[in-house]
Amino acid sequence: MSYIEEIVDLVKKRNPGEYEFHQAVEEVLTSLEPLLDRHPEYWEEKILERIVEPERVVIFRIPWMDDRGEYQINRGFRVQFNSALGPYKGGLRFHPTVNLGIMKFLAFEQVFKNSLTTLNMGGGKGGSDFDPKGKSDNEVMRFCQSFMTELYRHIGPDTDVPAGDIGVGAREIGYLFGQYKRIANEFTGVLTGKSVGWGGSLIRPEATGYGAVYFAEEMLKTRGDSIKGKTCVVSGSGNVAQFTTQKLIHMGAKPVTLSDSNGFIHDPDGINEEKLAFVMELKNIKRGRIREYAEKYGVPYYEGERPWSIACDAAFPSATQNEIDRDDADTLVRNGCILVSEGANMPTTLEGVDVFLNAGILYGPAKAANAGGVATSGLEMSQNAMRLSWSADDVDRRLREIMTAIHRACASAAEEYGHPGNYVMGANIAGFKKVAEAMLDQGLV
Ligand code: NDP
Ligand code: 2IT
Repeated sequence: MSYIEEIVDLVKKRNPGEYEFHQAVEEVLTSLEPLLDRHPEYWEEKILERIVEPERVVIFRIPWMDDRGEYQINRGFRVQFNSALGPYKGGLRFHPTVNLGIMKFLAFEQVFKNSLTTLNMGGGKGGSDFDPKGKSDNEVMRFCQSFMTELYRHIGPDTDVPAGDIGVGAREIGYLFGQYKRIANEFTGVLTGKSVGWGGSLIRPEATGYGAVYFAEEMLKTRGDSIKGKTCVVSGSGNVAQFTTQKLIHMGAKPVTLSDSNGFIHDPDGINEEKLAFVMELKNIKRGRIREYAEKYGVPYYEGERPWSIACDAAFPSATQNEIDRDDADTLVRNGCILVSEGANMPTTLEGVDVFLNAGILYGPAKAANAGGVATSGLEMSQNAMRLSWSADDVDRRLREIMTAIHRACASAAEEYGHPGNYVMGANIAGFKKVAEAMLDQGLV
């Protein structure tokens, strides 16, 4: 057994049942062999053993009362994985599937993603198994207040700065911020993704989706190609899917699908600005189902299916983890897909990733392709610290520069370590190296 296999094995044994965490660790560590060959100090000083262990995990009870006056109890998490590069930074997810393994996979990914952003942020993630679906605004508010009543003692603008993720958008960030401010008696940049009227950054809502398309464009440039005119399949219909779709439209591509956990719609004419506005209202305000798009525009809706069977040039998975398995990846490649840019975190299984790499398509893994969201959160933190706000053009320009820099870092690491064009190797090596060097500098941490 190789050293890396031993560590992966150890992680599986020490963290039983945390399958998503095992998968994320395996994906990162198996990329690192050529790096470790050149840096014996990493294994001599047990960097791998240290880096797979979160610095701190907090698990807490969230009692709240529903509209009928009934007691409800949820579980809250904050995984503070690594602070070598800066304060812990990463989103909060509210979804019934949330458990410790999912929180740890997301926090672990976040460490290397944040390292790639060129900014100084450590990695963390949190959330709850609370299901916001079907809850009233008042219920969501009471839940958020109870969640923050415990979380506030673990976070701070120089300690840990949460943001949104699945089920946590502007509404939830508002309620969470309000409660933090009451308890701490401080108006400070303790959360990102705030509304622009009270400390949020322009372009933060757009940033993850826009960034995923910018990353796609950078990958295509290496083959003298561009996203213009490409038929694109998008999954999800939340924050990341909406702004991926918007940027695709702006750049002259043709997005043809959107989905939610019930099914997907296929609009062969392409989703345009007007139809996207309908989706935004449907999802962000009415909180309805994507099926209603099919009813309104008379296009097919596929109940219980994902959109990967639709022929496309490019795919933008933007819903959730493991939404593309080996068969889906095979289908995409067989139907002519030449690019995958991951807006969601770990949307492709390890077997699916192998299919993309073996086919030699442009495959942008999540920690690189969706880093624009957290990068713009980093820009929000800078603006908060300076107590000023940058214009939308300014933030968008910085976002684009950051995505270009991330692409360059991944491409050159892949090249330098003998796997040109392999963005998985590139992202993992470049992301890991910066964290490992910081840990070495900081002594036994
Ligand atoms: P939202 O809550 O806004 O939207 C999530 C979308 O994905 C919804 O359409 C939802 O459908 C669908 N979805 C969620 N869970 C599942 C599931 N188990 N099966 C099928 N569909 C599902 O979240 P975001 O758009 O913010 O997040 C989407 C992905 O992007 C996640 O993987 C997240 O971690 C990642 N990400 C988000 C960033 C951000 O800035 N927001 C940054 C980087 C990555 P339904 O409404 O039916 O639940
Ligand atoms: O997965 C992610 O990078 C996010 N959900 C965004 C995190 C952030 O702090 O903006």
